[in-house]
Amino acid sequence: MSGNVSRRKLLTTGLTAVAGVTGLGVAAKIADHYGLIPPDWGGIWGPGETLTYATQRLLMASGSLAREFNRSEVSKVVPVSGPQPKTDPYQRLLAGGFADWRLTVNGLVARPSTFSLDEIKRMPAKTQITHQACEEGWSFIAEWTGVPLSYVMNLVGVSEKAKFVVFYPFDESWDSLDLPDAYHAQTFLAYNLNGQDLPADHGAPLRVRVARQLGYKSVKYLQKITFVDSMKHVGDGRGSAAPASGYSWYAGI
Ligand SMILES: Nc1nc2c(c(=O)[nH]1)N[C@H]1C(S)=C(S)[C@@H](COP(=O)(O)O)O[C@H]1N2
Ligand SMILES: [Mo]
Repeated sequence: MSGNVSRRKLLTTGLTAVAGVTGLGVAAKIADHYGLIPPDWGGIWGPGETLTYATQRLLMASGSLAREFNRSEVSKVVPVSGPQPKTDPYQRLLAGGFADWRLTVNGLVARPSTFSLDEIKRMPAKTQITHQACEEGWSFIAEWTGVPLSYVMNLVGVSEKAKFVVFYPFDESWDSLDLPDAYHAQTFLAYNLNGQDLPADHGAPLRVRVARQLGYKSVKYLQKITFVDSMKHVGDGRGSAAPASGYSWYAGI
């Protein structure tokens, strides 16, 4: 076991113990010292949310993987949560087969870029069969194909100052991930579901898939990806549209 791993174990055990003995506030202070405060820490979740996130980050820092399944385990029904935006410009792009759609990638990157769907489909593809769980209680297993987010990150040259990646869709459900989850091997941008072009209701032309968090982190109808060093000045400052509806920014499973 490397020194790093045992240090993490120690930290995690320490955080949990401190929380038990002296209350969550002190644990939150320790988490802050290690840069492990989630953007929505001040919300209804408060120090408890911080502890969950910090503990997860320390345990998961080695990049542990979500379970992957076989084709025979793929669900017959794929439910929809948050159907396609009915408004322009989304409907216009959909009618044109997304020929005019572009993904903008900007913020703390060396080479701000836009990509067409064809350009994204020419990038090295990754296929994965994983479980997607909605916070409302239902879930399904599906096969997704797309490009690893880390590949796009290396293309545009993400700055060392970047701490979060923000996903802007055509609707209101924007969200963000920290950099460990952004670089994670199972985080990718999917354009294909169960062997077909991504259906409109499932996020066409491109959506996020992040297998280690609840469904709402897998942002559909992507339009723009921005790298930032803080979430303070993005939206309401809580890292995601989710906290305003009572859900936490970090939704690790
Ligand atoms: N842009 C956008 N992304 C979204 C949503 C949404 O309403 N808009 N819903 C989220 C929720 S709550 C879940 S559970 C999953 C559902 O994905 P699915 O509709 O493909 O099953 O997408 C997530 N991504
Ligand atoms: Mo969901």
